Amino acid sequence: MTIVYIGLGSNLSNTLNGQAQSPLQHIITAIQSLAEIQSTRMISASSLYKSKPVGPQDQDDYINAVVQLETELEPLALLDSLQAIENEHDRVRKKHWGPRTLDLDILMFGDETIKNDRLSIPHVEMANRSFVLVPLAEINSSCSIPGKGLVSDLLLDIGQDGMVILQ
Ligand code: A4P
Ligand code: MG
Repeated sequence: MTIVYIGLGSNLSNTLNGQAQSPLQHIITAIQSLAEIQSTRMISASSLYKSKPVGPQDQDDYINAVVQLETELEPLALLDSLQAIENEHDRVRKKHWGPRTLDLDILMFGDETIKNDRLSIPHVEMANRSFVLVPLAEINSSCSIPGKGLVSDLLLDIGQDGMVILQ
């Protein structure tokens, strides 16, 4: 069993099965789907946050959250499960750092450091992003990122950057 952290982000609406899905709805249903991944258990989920886009500014605000899971899956099998959930939300890969209906990133996989064609863990940008660190600190205030240090120390450096808590 490995403790893993997943970052969720959405800033694009679409229509799924005839129903309009806002970014907030994408994140809520994605959290339910994460809880249903095989050989995996949901331990905790952060609040949902509204955040300003990092990267290109000509896109809407994001909804972000982080969840903590416990899994028996190997990293690539977990990534396959996350990409299947992204596909259920009709995620279309277009612009790097551009708008998306659902982005699921493996932030940390236990204390492992992984670098291969499909995975970089810890997620390369996570230590610079308040939309990751704020929800992560909410669910684990003493969290430490392999090679980067304590989340609480990183947050002192980069600040909360206008994150608004939603629920
Ligand atoms: N991949 C490598 N490492 C990982 C990992 N740790 N977890 C690979 C998940 N996937 C990982 O992903 C491309 C490939 O990354 C995958 O096929 C997988 O093998 P992608 O999601 O299609 O590509 P992307 O959109 O170009 O990159 P990425 O990393 O998802 O984008 P970012 O860096 O997450 O940026 N602003 C706010 N406020 N909130 C946001 O959530 N998100 C982005 C997206 C930009 N600005 C944002 C937000
Ligand atoms: Mg991604």
